[in-house]
Amino acid sequence: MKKSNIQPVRSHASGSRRHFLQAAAGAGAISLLDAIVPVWARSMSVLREQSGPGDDLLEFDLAIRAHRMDIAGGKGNVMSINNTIPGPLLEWYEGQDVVLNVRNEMDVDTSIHWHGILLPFEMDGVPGVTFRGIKPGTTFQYRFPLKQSGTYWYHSHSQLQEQSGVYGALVVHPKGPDPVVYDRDYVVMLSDWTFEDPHDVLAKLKKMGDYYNYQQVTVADILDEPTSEARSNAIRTKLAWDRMRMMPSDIADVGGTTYSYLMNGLHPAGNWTGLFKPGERVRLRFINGSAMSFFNVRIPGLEMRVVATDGQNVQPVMTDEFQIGTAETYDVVVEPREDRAYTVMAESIDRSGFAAGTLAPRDGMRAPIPPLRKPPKLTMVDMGMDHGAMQGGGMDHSGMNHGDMGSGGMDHSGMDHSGMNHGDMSSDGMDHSGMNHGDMGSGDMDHAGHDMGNAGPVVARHGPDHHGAGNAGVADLQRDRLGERGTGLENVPHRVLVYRDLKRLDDDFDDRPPGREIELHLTGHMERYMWSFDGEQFHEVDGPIEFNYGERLRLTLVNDTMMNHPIHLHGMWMEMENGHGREIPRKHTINVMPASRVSALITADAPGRWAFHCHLLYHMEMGMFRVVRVS
Ligand SMILES: [Cu+2]
Repeated sequence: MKKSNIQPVRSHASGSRRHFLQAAAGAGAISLLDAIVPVWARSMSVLREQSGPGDDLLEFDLAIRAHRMDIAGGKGNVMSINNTIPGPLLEWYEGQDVVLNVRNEMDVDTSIHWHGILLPFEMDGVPGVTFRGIKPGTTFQYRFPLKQSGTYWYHSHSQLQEQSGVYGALVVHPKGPDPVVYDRDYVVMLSDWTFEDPHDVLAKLKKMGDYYNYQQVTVADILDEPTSEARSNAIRTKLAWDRMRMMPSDIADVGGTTYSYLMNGLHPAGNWTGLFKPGERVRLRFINGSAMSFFNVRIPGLEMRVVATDGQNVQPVMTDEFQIGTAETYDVVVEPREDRAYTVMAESIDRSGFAAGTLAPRDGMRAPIPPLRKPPKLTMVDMGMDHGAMQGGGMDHSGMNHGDMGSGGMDHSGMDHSGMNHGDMSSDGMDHSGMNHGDMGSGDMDHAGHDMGNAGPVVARHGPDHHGAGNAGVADLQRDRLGERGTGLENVPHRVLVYRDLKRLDDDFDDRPPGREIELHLTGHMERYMWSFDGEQFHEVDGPIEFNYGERLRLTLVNDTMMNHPIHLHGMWMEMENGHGREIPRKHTINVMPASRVSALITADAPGRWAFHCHLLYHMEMGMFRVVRVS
């Protein structure tokens, strides 16, 4: 077996059947830390003896507690696992049985879900779906065999506890040789922390969906415009967006106004550090364990070889930056050759804040932190609008659905398009200045300078059923956006990973063609903060989505909204149809870009009831959740 040195990890003593998770002794740097973070997440190299895979059973004790603790430079009311945030790094071995005794020491119910792990559904840890939850003062024993390897994580699936700190990383080492070669191994867990009570955060969102979005266009922005013409254009644009009840900057529901972004439990000043010797190959296991945040990850000065996503090996891809959706994981290998520090930069998708740490040859070093880039804006592509449809004579507005704009009717005759200046809605580098919709209908539209950038092709249009009142602003055009860069990265001057780059490494593929297709629409109403599938919140649906045991099927996800939604299926892989035949990658969480259409092949080989939901915590809580039953 390959000797791993994820640093520092050892949560168990060799020879013992029971592996207590305890802090390593001798961590002399603790006093330097302003947060109580797990030993493994500190910059110290505390290598400890590893018990090999000789044990046929690994047993762990986890205790979930509510308490006050130092976090993100302050004192917060947290819920933690074994008194740390993130919880202990669990290291497992493919082929073994694991036993986890999870004790609830709080006065509310809790649970732990093993995200991405294939297991009997009773062990999946979703209250109300797979078990009753863990009552206060009781212990639930999870037990399951490990049939896979890779980078995963675990978290509470109860209420909003994930936001309070109930999450941790887990790594399953492969039974055979690891196809990924590396000298050092670090988990880099990204998360978001707020000192507010998560229930207050949700209450504010319900009152006003863009409560935390301070990047929306303000009067001051408008007054900043250089000319009076530009000012009146800006005002018209803002009015148009207001009428559509979306902000052009509405990229993230919750951002840096309340969040501190953490890397392995440390905010940027805490400077999580991974040590290396120049020339070593360093494996970084990025896990997005946030409640609501996407991150743009880069390490200035180092290129990254992407070797796995969602725990599954992929054919290596070189890149300079990737966007990681909530609950996704990416493993990369970097080879720092210089005797200097490198910043691991994880900028929130809306550029309202960042998590950052350091790769360095020695502790205490730091490289410059790159400034936050300009906040991105939603584009007409995100809205499901199509400039292409405007070409050649008359304007075609069928690309837009203004169903939510007035009384809810579809009356386009009352619409005033003069307020829309597409130039203001585009992202950097997209020049729409040649477009002035005020001229629409006069037949002299100037399309010069029009460039949709790298927008993927339109593959379908929305049908007449707009999924009722729970769905606002339906994107009419559905694009294949798997070849597109993540929101806001369209024009950065270096390589950016896209879903189309991902190909599985192994040859393990179910060659049966899908026997049927299930189409689900991702729907929502930002202003009322209602989120749903096919316009129905979870409490409104009358039964599960039925998969037939053993069948091969295609699940098609259509995002009717203007937001990214990271969609997670428990218990089974989604093989994302990104155009690579038998090499399509396995994912447990697929980010569905705004106004896009994505499909996945699924082999329904896991009987039971499984959760299926958006992994943005407050979206899930507000109804973007279903149960899949395999029988
Ligand atoms: Cu969502």
